[in-house]
Amino acid sequence: MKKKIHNYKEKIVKFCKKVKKEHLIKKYINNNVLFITFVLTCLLNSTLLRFFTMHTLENYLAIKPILADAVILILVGAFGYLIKGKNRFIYYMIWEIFFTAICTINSVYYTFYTSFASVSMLSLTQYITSVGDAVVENVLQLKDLIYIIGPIILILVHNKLKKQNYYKKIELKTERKKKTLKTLTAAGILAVIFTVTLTPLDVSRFAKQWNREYIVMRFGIFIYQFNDVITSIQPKINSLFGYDQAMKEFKEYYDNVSSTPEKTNDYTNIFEGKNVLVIHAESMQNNLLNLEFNGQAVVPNLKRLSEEGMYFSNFYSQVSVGTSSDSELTFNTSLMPTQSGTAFVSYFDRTYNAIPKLMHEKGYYTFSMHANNADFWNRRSMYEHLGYDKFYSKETYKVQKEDIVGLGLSDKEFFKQSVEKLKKITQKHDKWYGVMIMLSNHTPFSDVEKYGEFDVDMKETITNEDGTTEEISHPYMEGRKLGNYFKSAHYADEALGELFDNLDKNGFLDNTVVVIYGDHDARLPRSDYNYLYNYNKETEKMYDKDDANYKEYDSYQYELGRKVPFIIWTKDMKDSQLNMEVKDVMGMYDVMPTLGNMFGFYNKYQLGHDIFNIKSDNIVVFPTGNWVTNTVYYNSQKEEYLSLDGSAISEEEIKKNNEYASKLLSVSNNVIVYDLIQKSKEEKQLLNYKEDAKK
Ligand code: GP9
Ligand code: MN
Repeated sequence: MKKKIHNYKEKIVKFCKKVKKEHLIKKYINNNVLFITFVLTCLLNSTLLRFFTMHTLENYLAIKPILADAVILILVGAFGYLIKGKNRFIYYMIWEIFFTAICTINSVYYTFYTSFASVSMLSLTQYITSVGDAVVENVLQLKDLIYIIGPIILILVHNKLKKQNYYKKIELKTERKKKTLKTLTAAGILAVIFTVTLTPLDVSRFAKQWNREYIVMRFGIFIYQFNDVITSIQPKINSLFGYDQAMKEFKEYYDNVSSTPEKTNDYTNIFEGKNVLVIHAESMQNNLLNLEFNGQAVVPNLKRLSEEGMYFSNFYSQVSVGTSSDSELTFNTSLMPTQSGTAFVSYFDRTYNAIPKLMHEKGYYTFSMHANNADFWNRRSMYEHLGYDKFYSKETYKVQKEDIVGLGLSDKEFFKQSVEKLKKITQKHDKWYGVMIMLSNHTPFSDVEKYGEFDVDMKETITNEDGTTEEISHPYMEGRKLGNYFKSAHYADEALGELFDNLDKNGFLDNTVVVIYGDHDARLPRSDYNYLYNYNKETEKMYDKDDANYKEYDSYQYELGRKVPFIIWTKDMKDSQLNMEVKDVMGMYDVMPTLGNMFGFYNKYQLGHDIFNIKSDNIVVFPTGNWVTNTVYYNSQKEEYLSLDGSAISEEEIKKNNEYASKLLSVSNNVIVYDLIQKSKEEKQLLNYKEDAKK
C-alpha cells in the first residue's frame, strides 16, 4: 500500500516537472483559447450574478458554486472540440448567449423579487406581465446589462483567432475526439470533488428546490436553473397518468357529500362577521403549556390564553416534508400534504377551496404577514391560489441587524410592526381575516443569548453546616437542545404576550377572534426528553433504567408528545360557556370545518370534520399512514398499536381505520396532483352547457 502511494507521489512530481519544463500550461492555453474564453467568461458572469444579488464577499467568492458552474461549463465546452472550423465558435457563442441570458434574467428577477427565477412561474401569464414590467423598470440598471461582457469578449477573441488562422489549423478528427474525452474527464473529476463536499442538508434542499438562494450558493446558477426546470415539469408529468382512476375515486368519495353544511350545532355562526387573527406559532408544542422551571411557566401567556379560551388539548399537526407550508395547507384547505414534493412548491397552481378565499368571498380583506423572504416555501405564489388579498412579507418590514433572532426578524419586532400595519388595514377595511406567522422559535434554537433570561435548571435551597442557607442550581437542561428550545419558546411566548397587550391597547381585541396553532413539533431528540423526565439532582445524572423512579419516554410517548396547541380565543370568552377544554382528538384538517361552522363558510372537499359534530368518533390521519383516535395510536410502518385507555382493539377496527386512512390520503393527493376541484367544476359547467343547449 505504502509503495503504491509512493509511486503515485513520484508520478505526480514527475508530471509537475514535465509541465514546468515543457511549458505545458502555456501550450495548453495557446491551443485552447476559445474553450478557455468560453468557460472563463461564463464563470465570470455567474460570479457577477452572485455578487450583484447576494452582495457579501463570502457569497461571491464561495468555492462551491464556482466549482459547480465550472463542471457544467467544462462539460458543455468539451463537446465544442468535436466541431471543426468556425462552427466551433458558433457552438460556443450559442451556449455563451444561453448562459448570459440565464444570468441576465435572474439578475432582473432578483431585483424585483429578491429571489432567483423559476420556470414554473414564468410559464404563467400573470407572472409574465409582472416580470415584463420588472424588465422595463430595471432595463436601465447597469448591473443587469453587465453580463453582455461575456459574449463581447468571446467575439473579440474569435476575431483575433480568425486573424491568426486558428480555425484553419484546427485538430484532426482523432485529435478532436481525444480532446473531448480528456476535457470530459476533467469535468468528471471536478464533479466528483464537488459531490463529496455536499452535506445532507445541501442534498435535501436541492431536492425541495424552494430555498433558491441556498441552492444557487451551493450548486451555482446553472445547476439551479436545470433543477428548477426538472422540478417544474415533474408535477405536470405526475398528473399525466392515472387521471381517470383518480377522478373515479374522487367522485365516489364526494358523491354523497352535500354542497352545503348538513349539520348545525351550538357553535354554528357564533362568530359570523367578526374579524379573525390567526397566529401560526412556529414549532410550538403542547407539552410546553404545563411545563415549569422553578415555578416559572415556560409559556405563561399561551397557558393563560388556553385557560381563558377554547382550548383543544389533544390536537395534532399533520405535516410531511413541507413542515410550515404543509401546516398552512392543511389548516387552510382541510387537505393533506402531497405524497411526493410539497403542495406549496410543486402544486401551487391548483384550485384550492381555502379559508382566505372563502372569507374573501364573504367580504373580508384577507392577508398574511410573515417577515421572511416571500419565496420561502413559495408562499408568494401559493398565497394567490389560497385567496389572500395581500402578503406582507419581509420586503414590507424594517429588518435591522439588532432585531434579528434566529432565522430573521424577531417575533417581538415582527408583532410590533405588524400591529402598525393592522392600524392601516383597519382604516380601509371593516372586516378582515389576517394571519401572522412567527419565526423566532425555529430550529436549531441556538440564538440563546437573544432569548433573554430563562433558567432551565433546578434551584435548591440548602442549609450549610453553620446554619446559613444558600440557593444552588443544578443546570441540568442548560446547553441541551431541548433546554435551548424552552428558552426559545419562552421568548416567543413573551412576544405573544406583548402582541396581545398591543392589540388590546389599540382596541383590536374587541371584535376579533384570535386563533392560535402550533404549526408542528420541534423535532427534538428523544434522549433529551428522557433526561428531562429522569434527572436525579442528588447524583446530577439520570436515574438508572432499573431504578423505580425511571420513566422511559418511549417512541409512542414521543409520537403522542408531538401534539401542538390549538386555541380559539376572544377577549370576553373567559366568563362564558365557550371557555372550555376540548379533549377529543383533533387534527389540523379539522380546523377548517370547525371554524367554517363558527364563521359561516363551507368547503365540500374538506377531509376533516367539525370537532363539535364528530366529537369522540374522530380519527386523525398522518401523512405516513399512522393514525390516532381517542383510544388508539396506530403505527403503520411497524403495524402495531398502542391502546391509550388500556382497552383492547379489534383487528377489524384496525383494518377499517387503515382503509379509511389510505383512502383519505389517496383522495387528498389526487385532488391536489390532478387538480380535481377545478376539473370537476369544469365537468359540471360542460354538463350544464350541454343541457342548456338541449333545451
Ligand atoms: C419559514 C418558516 C419556517 O418562513 O415558516 O418554515 P419551516 O422550516 O418550519 O418549514
Ligand atoms: Mn414551521
